[in-house]
Amino acid sequence: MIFNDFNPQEDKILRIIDNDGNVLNKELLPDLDNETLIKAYKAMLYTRTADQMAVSYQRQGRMYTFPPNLGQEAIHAAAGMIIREEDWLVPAFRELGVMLAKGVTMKEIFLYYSGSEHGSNFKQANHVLPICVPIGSQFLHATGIGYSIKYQKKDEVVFPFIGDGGTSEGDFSEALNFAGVWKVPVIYTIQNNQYAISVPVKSQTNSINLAVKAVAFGIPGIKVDGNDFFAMYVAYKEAFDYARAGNGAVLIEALTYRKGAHTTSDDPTKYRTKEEEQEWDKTDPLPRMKKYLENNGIRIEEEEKLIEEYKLEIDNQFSEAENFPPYELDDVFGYMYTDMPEILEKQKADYKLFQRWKENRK
Ligand SMILES: Cc1ncc(C[n+]2csc(CCOP(=O)(O)OP(=O)(O)O)c2C)c(N)n1
Ligand SMILES: [Mg+2]
Repeated sequence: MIFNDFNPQEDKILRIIDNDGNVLNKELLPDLDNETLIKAYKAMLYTRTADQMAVSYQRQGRMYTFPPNLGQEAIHAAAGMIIREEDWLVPAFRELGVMLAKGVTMKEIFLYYSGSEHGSNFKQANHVLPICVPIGSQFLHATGIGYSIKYQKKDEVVFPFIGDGGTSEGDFSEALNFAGVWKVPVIYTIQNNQYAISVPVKSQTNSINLAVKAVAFGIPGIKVDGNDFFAMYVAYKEAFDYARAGNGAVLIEALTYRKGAHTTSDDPTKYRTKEEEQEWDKTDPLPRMKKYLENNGIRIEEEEKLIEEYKLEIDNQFSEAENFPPYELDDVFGYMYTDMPEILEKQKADYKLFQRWKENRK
């Protein structure tokens, strides 16, 4: 078992290729055909293109906010290849590539970050929870879903995500504690991008790493190079087989680097150095995988043209989101309960009064 070979208590890290795409660990290299490898690379390329376009729309004042995924695409592509239609994605807010793999559309993502409730109503994606901004709370939801899967004896696996900062929340420990007790089929991923807004990970914990926290909950934990697609794929594959076979939960720490800002309202030059950014640039998951492909004679045909096609398609989706009718007041209040409680009825009535007052003021 790979979890035994990479003991987080010894701060071991699972890594399969180096920054130049050379294979470090031949026995662990997954047996994937060329077509699958190209598909994985293209998934990362699409995510990166969509992500950069989202930042650009926000900068043009056409969307409220956006949390960039730049640099974290290998984690998403690997999870996206393992997660099945019936499995559950429980995201935080920086999992764009996994959401796309599950069938969420860029139009829905754009609607969400334009403040529309319709951005959480995924039309084609099965078993995807809405984007979750209250840090850590999604881990509790994931444990609950895992418990229900086990109770109903279903063949489904849950994929929740959290950031390094999120591991300091009580919800993180509560969720993992019961994951251990109940042996739920859940693969918990920490995307350790080394910052929680401006707070570096060394201010979050005195633990040797984040994966080691699994030991206290009695579940396997593994630290993985999150910028190495192959390492992430192997970790997910093993965790998936383990969870699906009824053994219980797994904690994966994916060590990565948030190359962009926290969100479009943040300025990382205030709290990190150019030198640090340049050092981590060398580990960027896209060129790294591309070098592997080139080393092995696998070519991505006409990449520039491909990016142009992606941009056109993404821009069409943005236009659709931009021209989407504004959502109704009912949508704001209507989704939570079958029968609206009195307190929400009152809030809704108050808001209607406020709207009328605003109209009259014009
Ligand atoms: C409960 C809660 N507290 C504070 C915030 C404000 N907040 C939003 S993102 C963030 C940092 C999250 O960092 P991390 O968990 O490392 O995820 P990352 O943004 O790096 O992906 C904070 C403190 C929040 N959304 N929810
Ligand atoms: Mg973080």
